[in-house]
Amino acid sequence: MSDKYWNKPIETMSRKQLRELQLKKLKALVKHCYDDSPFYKRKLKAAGVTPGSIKTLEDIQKIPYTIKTDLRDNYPMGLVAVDSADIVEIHASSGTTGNPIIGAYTKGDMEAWQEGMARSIYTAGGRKEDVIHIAYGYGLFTGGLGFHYGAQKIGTEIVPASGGMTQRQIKLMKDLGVTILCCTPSFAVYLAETMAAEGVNPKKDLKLRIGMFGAEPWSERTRERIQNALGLEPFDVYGLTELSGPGVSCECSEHKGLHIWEDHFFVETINSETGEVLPEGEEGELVFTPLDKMGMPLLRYRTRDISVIETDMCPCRRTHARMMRVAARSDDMLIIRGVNVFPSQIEYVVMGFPELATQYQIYVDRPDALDTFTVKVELTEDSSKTPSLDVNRLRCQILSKINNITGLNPEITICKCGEIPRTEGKAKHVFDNRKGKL
Ligand code: DLL
Repeated sequence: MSDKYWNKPIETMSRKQLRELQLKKLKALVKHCYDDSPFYKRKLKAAGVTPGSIKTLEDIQKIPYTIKTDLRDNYPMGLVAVDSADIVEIHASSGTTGNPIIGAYTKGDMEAWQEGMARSIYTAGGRKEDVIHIAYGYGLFTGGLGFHYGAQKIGTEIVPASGGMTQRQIKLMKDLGVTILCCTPSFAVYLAETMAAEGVNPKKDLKLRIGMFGAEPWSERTRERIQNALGLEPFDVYGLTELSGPGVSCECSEHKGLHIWEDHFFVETINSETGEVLPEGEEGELVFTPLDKMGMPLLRYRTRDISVIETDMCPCRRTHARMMRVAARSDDMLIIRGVNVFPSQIEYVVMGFPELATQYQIYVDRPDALDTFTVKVELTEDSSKTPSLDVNRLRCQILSKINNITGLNPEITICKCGEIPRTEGKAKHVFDNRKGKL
């Protein structure tokens, strides 16, 4: 290990060597999928692909894409391709309806994830001597434990703060001399505002030097705001549960995009309308094939995240491709307070209540640092006329169902039949007023 790189031979290997390594791993992965995953055996056979079809990296284009619906339809463990006794950990994120998207990991998958996370923290400048405050949620969400495992591998002192209790978090950061802050960018802004309100001067009272922010889109303006308020260097970290969690890619101190750890992930960009593979440098939807993930392997997973890939040499000398910041998605997934929410999840809850009409609206805003989330529903004509209807009870029931699926507590507004405007064409369900405020 040199001072600058966590794994110099891997991080700086020539692109030719990197592609050879990817091809070797891809061949083994396709064979594993064909031999051990009934789901992929069917899919590959239908496309006329056998393990022998993969002779070059370009041959990956013969394999059909995998989409979120494939995961939902095979919930919970239908995509597992190892003996269930070899699964050692489960994580999950929001699915499009009631079922979460499950990530199932073998010991080897955990080691690859931990390696990617350690490399990401190290690339951002984190060292054994640092004190790392992890304010991503712990539990099924991959944020908290993903950072935890990576920091553990480096040997950094870990403060597993998780979410919530902002004042106590600030006290701990001060008293423990925290040097690295890991959380969503919106929580970082909120922390900075709370510090200002409490009379804490982060530049004087705290020892923060690095911030590792991700799990939701954020802009250059937010980066400047966080940097100025907290006096640390912010780094963008990207990942998703389906691929392992955070640590798929991370910025280096050049801040010229996020290095994708290509020994672990094969990346393509595609036109999200046509599915056509795009040349390097063109904006499109990111498609990843995780090369080391054996428990729940995925081939050509469509992320719906829009970005641009560059492979020219970064001044840091790392050869791994860089993805530009993800600012948009090609589907309707909302990220509210770092939590993935699909309008279809809300619809699923609303449709489960006979007292409610089919109209509903979702309002998201960011008046200050944190997102607000309101769900407006409408009573049916019959229930509007039922004097005995307990609206408060109904509100609590709706809230509890939405909370069960998303973990969030939106404000629930119940209105009378006909109050939500009808449109002739497509109904507009989502009003995301955060645009331009990120
Ligand atoms: O958000 C994993 C993660 C945790 C990444 C902590 C970074 C830090 P999921 O909950 O499965 O996993 O959500 C994945 O979040 O497809 C993107 O749309 C979005 N996302 C994640 N990181 C970024 C980022 C985690 N740096 C979904 N910038 C992804 C923009 C991001 N969007």
